[in-house]
Amino acid sequence: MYTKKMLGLRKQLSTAALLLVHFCAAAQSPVKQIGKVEKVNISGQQIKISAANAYAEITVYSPSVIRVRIDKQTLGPDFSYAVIAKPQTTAVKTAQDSREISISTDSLQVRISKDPFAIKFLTPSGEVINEDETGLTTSWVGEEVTTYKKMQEGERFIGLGEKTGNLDRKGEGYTNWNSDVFGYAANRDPIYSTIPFYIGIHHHLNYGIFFDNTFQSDFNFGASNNRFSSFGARGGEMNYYFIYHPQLVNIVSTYTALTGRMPLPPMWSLGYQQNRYSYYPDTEVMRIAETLREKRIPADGITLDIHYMDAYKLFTWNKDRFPHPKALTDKLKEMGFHLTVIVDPGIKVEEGYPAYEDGKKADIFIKYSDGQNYTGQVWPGWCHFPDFTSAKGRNWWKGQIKSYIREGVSGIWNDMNEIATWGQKMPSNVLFDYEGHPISHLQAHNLYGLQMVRASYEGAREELKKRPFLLTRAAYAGSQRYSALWTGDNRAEEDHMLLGVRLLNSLGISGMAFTGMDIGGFTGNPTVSLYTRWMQIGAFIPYFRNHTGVNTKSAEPWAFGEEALEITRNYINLRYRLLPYLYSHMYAASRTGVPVMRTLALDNTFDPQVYDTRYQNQYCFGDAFMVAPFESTRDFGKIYFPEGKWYNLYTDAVINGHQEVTAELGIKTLPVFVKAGSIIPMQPLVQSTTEKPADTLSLHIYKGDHANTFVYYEDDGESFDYENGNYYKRSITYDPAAKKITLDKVEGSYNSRFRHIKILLHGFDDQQRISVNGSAQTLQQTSHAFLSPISRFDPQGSFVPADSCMVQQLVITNNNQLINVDL
Ligand code: NBV
Repeated sequence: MYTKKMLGLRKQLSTAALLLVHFCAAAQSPVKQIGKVEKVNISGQQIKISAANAYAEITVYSPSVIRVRIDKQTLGPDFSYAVIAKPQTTAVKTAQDSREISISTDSLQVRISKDPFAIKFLTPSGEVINEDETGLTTSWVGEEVTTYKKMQEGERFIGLGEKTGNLDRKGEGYTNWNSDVFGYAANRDPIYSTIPFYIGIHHHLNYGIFFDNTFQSDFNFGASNNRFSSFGARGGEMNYYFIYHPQLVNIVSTYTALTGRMPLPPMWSLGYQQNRYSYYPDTEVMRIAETLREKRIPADGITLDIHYMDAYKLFTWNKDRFPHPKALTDKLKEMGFHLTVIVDPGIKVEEGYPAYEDGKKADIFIKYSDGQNYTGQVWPGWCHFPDFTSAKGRNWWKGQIKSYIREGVSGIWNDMNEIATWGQKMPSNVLFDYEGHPISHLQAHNLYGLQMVRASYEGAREELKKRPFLLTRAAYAGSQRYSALWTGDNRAEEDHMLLGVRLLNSLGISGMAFTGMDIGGFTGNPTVSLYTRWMQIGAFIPYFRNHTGVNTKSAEPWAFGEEALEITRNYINLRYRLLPYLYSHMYAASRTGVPVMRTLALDNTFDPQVYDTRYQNQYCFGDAFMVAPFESTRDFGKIYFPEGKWYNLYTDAVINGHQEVTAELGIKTLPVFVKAGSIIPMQPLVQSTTEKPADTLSLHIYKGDHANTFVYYEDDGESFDYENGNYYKRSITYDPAAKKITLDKVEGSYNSRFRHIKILLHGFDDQQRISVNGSAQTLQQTSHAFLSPISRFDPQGSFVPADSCMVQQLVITNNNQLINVDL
């Protein structure tokens, strides 16, 4: 018997239960997981998997590269502007049981668990390199797709391209959305470019992940969580390449085999470049060029910023400021200078302006979904923007770029290509052709810079028929195939100088080997000491350009007083003498992807000290030099010496590795050290790379304990003839155990500029004789200085001699045959 009250309660309860059932049926988790594997198809090197909520393809791309693609239902067309390598035929072993599918190569194993779907990468001997976080794996929130990886004990993360912050990115999160960030703060993210490639390091293992998705992407390396690292994007597929090698350097090399390597740059682009926003008119450009020569400051490049144009209209010259561009470039060339001009993508909407009329007729601008050209505001006013994701758009642009080359311009500097527009909010519904398969701005944004420099490079190369120089601000993975990159509008501040070093180091391990920053700072005015230190560092970075903003003070080397000029000139001189070394390294980078400017983590990956924030700015410049950059305000600094034995560049004092040393710092010299065993080719001083140096190549060899080889490379520095064998290449080996220096037989048909080779032995104090191809020779002992004395440092007014080292030296004839030197 129910009472009336009980009946009422029962009714209320059943209504609540009904509501609950209803609610549960309607509610779906906003997070969609892949779920359980339902169907597996293994065919050759590929595994196709249908899971409860997604479809996946796992492909062995090469023995050390696995590609993973996952989407909610089926996969879209397979297209990438970044990846140029095709999968290699690879021997694999596959197996499957009710719980797991496995596929392995000689280099790694992949295991895919079936319930739920989760991937694990292991070494051939079974150590876990990287694994999905099994609770989270890959999932979607709306269109946003993310893969979660278990955070391994002690895991570090480096790379990800142009990202602020520390060398070790553990605990940080980053976003990729190319942004115009004038005077950015030293911790700003994102900045200008997107390279979704990073390297994970733990337990003496390291791996690389390249997430090839151009939508806005997010990387989490343990920011606000201690469970996972993750990478994801606001749209598109989960599409990543997993790379494993025991050595980090091979990961960089493999990543650049996937996305391409920089073309060998023209030699002049490795010389010093003078810049400001802006040098005009032409007489001012000539004044700068003449002053550089008068003051004997070696230099190769001058750059024109936006004021060379008529009212900022692209592909025009301001006739008052630059009435005869070709006469100017001719005159500059006679003096050994190459001219680079800036280009922005915005084409002013103005009746009668040829580029606008022509672009409109050719129909090459990006459009709204209703077909109307997108109009955004930038320097010239309201503009349309070329669509570089269509062959039609690129060809149109190439034609325009050629007009600069015909005026004698040698370099194209691509700015504002994020795309930057006033308001910084380009609408999402703008469409891009994407080779005939239109995509929205959301997917195209991060690609714009890459495709712009592609078109600029191709146009310049076709017309110049020699190697052009290209520079870009925005980029996506793969931009290294066309252009050098600089880090945009930094500030004239001490921490920006050091941040710049880290940005370039990170870019280097992310495939961009040719990089630079505004030396001296773009916004604000550097102090004398900051300018001096920055220029010293500039001599040891790939692209050495001094640049400053529109309202700042003059920033040429002579603008900071006599003392700064002498120090600065000393380092520019050193840079020019080092060009054979640098050029050989740039050649190596163009072949292997291994950058000349490299974080210490490249060779000392498992040494925790190199990630210490006190030492993280130290870097190597090629395999011989270690640079320890410090704020110019410091009197003392701690330097970490990694494994090996090191020589002080200026004095030859020897420092053993695996120790921290407190060094006295002065503005006269930048702390630079040479690794024992190094081989460094140098040339006599020239004022520009177009000047023929005197005919003796100096070969500095530093006594060490381990054999070392340097691949020396030389060619005409400007043409593509090297592609047909017109180069001079030889391996130079120093083998302390065999007591030998060997210069291998020369490869290639180019005749070296140097008829003699001077061998300079550092640290071989007891050595009095050597034999060259069996004939005994007496060494000459002499003192050698890498820098000139600075005149005004002595309070008494006399010259202070520069630091110097004692070397044993001998000049031999440079022939193309094998040269054997017995020590
Ligand atoms: O073209 C002017 C500047 C240029 O000097 C700078 O290097 C770029 O990063 N450009 C940005 C346009 C905006 C400057 C405020």
